[in-house]
Amino acid sequence: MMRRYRIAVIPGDGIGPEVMSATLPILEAVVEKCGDLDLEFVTLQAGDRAKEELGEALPKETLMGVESCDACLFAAVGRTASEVILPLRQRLDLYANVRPAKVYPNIPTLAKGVDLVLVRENTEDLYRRVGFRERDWGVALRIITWRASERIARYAFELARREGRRRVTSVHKANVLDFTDDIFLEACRRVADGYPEIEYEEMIVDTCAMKLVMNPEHFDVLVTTNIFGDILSDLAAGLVGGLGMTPSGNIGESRAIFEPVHGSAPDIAGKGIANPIAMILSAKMMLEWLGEADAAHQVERGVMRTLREGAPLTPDLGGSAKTWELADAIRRNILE
Ligand code: GGG
Repeated sequence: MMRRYRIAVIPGDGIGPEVMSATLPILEAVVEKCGDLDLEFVTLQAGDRAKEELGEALPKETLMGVESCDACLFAAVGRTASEVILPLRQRLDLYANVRPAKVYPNIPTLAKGVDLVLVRENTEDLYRRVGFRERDWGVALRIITWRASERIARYAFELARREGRRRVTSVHKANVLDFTDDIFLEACRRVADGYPEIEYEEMIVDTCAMKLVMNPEHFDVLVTTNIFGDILSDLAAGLVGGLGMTPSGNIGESRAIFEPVHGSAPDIAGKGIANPIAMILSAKMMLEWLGEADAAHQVERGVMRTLREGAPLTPDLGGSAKTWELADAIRRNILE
């Protein structure tokens, strides 16, 4: 029986449209290969360009479009990130931001055996943007609740159990930010008690940053608050070849948006040299979340085979290939 999904597609700004155009043909190749899968793409506007053209960075039609689809692929937006991706995450209650960082074959990396998943709380902390600004000073509230802490901890432990991972590290700054991080830690401890087969440890965020650089293989699943997760996931990307290699999923109870960890990279936008792998692996995460394990596996296998064969690499990975050359090599490997 044919399985059909409507996928909201938000190309956004900067390199966003370039990595999205490279990724959709790969999904079409997977559809062709599977034979019993159908993906309908619904393109929606959001970001800096949408604001210029329509007066709003996140038009109501886009929000409704995302809500009406089965899943969403989001590339990147520019200066309007706080008007687009943060409201999308909060309004749709996409509470878990799942950011894997893994070493792929033939990619120049700082670290060798890294295969970790960072689970970032995605709805509160400073990203709730509660505060105010006066002319030369400002205040922002770091909001941390038991409810959000407990459910992100549970998400991390469930992910660890599902993926057969051995350790969860809870990352905090409770030695100084005790008003907030004591709550986060207490919730993590309470959840950890229900998963005796998974090792649980706690680490102060600054120690974690150092240890990620010096001994990254130590880490398996990290769970942390929104801002620490944002920063540490770029650090983790730096270990495995950079932001062009790290996908993510913003996941809620029944909705999800998949986006590369990178931003709109205005410095290279329009040159056709952006690394499409983070976007392609985000599409793989989307297929997994939709329950299409075989299709997801085909995407990852295509990436693996292409890299093992000595793929044409984009400049961020030390090569001189264009976005389309790398993406097309992956597409052809999927179809083979
Ligand atoms: N550092 C990579 C980058 O620019 N990512 C886009 C971004 O910051 N998005 C907002 C977020 O993830 O909270």
